[in-house]
Amino acid sequence: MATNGGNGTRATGPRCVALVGPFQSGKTTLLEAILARTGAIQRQGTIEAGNTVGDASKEARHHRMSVELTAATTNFMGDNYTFLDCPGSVEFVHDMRAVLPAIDVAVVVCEMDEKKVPQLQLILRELEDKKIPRILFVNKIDKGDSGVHDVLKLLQPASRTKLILRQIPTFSGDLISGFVDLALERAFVYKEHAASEVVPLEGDTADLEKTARFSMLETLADHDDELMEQLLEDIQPPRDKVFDDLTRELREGLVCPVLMGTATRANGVLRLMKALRHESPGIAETAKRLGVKAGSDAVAYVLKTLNTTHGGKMSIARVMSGLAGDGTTLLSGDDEAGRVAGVFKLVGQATEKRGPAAVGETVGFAKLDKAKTGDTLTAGKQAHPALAKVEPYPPVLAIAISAKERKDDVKLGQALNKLAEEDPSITIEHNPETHEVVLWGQGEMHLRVATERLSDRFGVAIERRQPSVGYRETIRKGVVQRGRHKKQSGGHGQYGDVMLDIKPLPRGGGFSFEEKITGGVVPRNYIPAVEEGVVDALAHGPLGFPVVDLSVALIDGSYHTVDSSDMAFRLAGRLGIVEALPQCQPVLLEPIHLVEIACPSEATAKINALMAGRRGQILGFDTREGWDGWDLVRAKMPEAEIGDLIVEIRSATAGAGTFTFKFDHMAELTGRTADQIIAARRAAE
Ligand SMILES: Nc1nc2c(ncn2[C@@H]2O[C@H](COP(=O)(O)OP(=O)(O)OP(=O)(O)O)[C@@H](O)[C@H]2O)c(=O)[nH]1
Ligand SMILES: [Mg+2]
Repeated sequence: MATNGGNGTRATGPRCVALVGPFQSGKTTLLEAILARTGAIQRQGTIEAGNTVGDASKEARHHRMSVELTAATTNFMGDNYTFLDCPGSVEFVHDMRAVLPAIDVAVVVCEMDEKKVPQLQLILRELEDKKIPRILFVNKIDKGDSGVHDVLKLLQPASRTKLILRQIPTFSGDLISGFVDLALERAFVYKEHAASEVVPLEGDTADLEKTARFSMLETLADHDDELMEQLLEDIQPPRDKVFDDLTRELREGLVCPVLMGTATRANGVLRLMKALRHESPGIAETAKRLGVKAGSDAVAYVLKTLNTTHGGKMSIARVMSGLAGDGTTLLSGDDEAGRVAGVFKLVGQATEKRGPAAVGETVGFAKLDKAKTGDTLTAGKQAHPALAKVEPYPPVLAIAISAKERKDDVKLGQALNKLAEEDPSITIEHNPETHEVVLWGQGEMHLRVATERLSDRFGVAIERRQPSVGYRETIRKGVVQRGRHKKQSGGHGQYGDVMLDIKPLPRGGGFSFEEKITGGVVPRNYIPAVEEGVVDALAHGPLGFPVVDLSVALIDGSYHTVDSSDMAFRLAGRLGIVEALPQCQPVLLEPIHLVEIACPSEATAKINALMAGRRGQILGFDTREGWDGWDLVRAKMPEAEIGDLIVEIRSATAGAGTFTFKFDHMAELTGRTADQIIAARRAAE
């Protein structure tokens, strides 16, 4: 039975813990240390040697960073724990965001690095908003001058809830040699890849401990009046009470405890595991948070679904209610997701067949052909309401892709669908005008990894290009022009003759066609053909782009009883436009978007300069509502300049800045830039 609520009762049953945190803070290394310390693997691998359980895909090894979720299950003191190692790069953040609803607790791995604080703030906000209990793990404290004396001063600004220091470091010379646990009031020295050893708590360390413990208790007392009174009256609270408060306040998200360690040496890992064991909530609370209905049918949440190299599908899912085993047919919403063909224990890419998955367990379900990342799966006939819906961030960068070999076109289409199923933060767009397949994603690396997967995993070699900008052209002056198509080639001839009155329309006016024929000089039944001909010609104006914002009126013409036909009038209409447009002072139009950039205030000046350098027109900036220390910059900017804007925004904001854009209007573009675009278009044709 899972017990819940604070009061010293520890949650039981399988746990699901996410390792999250800023880029390169040591999450994958920490996972490795946890697996080694809990006996799931024999030896702790390293990122440098490329032999860790996490990051085992070819792409992750190659780039030396996490590019997808890794799940690994282990056992600690009789309990089953699944850790979800999430990528830290903002470009792969959807893999983290999608798992958060179903986890019991997040371990936020961070470093004492000022530059990574904005990113830490983003992650903590997300956890706070979703009410997910979280523990901060300050990693890499082995680094000389890690600044670990002042953890709270550096990190508290990133968290809206109070951080609560659980440990203080102890030193031998300049190097950290151990820690004092402020709840246990015990001192430890670190041993490499072994449990820390208890040492006497004495001298200066004992004094430091007293002060640090007092501030820990003070913070706890913010949410416990009894403790507050004890502190005011100088009464030592019983140790059990301190642990109860730590447990309850973590589970209720009132505080965020801070632990520390060195993942590479597995220091601090056992402390972390013990905190998870005793203090983190379990499936009972998590199911309650998600509103899982009590009942016997299995309900599971898909943390990530993957198309493996061997072509099979594996869905990493957590069972939130009931029991799901081999042969269970699962619904996703009202559709069938498939029939489970194998339940697997996962330790990264190593899989081991196992029996049915019970409530709280996180496993791999094989061959759920239609499952997508983020789906809620239900056994039985009645679908459980979706447990969570995590909307991906809108994409910010695009490339146009095509299969290197024509014969792979169909395969490419299928592979792209699979990619989007695994990773909803990728979208695919077919541009009907240019026939381009445009792959949208969250950044350069995200798109690069996507194309690598297309070739490594799905066997489709890809060519990539810059996607075309949606240029248009229009006219500045009107003209009346005749279009005449006449052919006498023995037998049946062809005859169509029209007079067109062409006029510019205001910006955004699009295209309109009107007929003003009197006396039947062009018979009614041919008029639609004339319009078709006009539309044909407008698809490709004299500058090479679709023509917009003009009106065309059919004002006169003539026909021949035998030789006229739809085709002849279509060609006449087309000819009229082709001959007219060059006389109408054609001009290029480029799309301008309204862009909104969110950035930490200290980067606002840089962002303004960056926008100005890209032909942006700054409309102003405001503080970002609900975001302390952030601004929102608004500007209008040509689509051509938005291309890789995200790359520069990120480099100006230590990766924390984001932007959104939406089409605003088309604007005339003349001069050198326009000439270059037109010349490039001609060359491409
Ligand atoms: N000195 C030191 N280096 C560490 C520690 N933990 C990890 N590293 C190094 O930090 C780098 C990043 O480690 P990873 O484990 O890949 O970090 P990560 O958070 O998983 O990275 P992403 O998933 O790409 O965000 C590697 O070079 C590790 O060897 C540590 O405790 N001390
Ligand atoms: Mg990693």
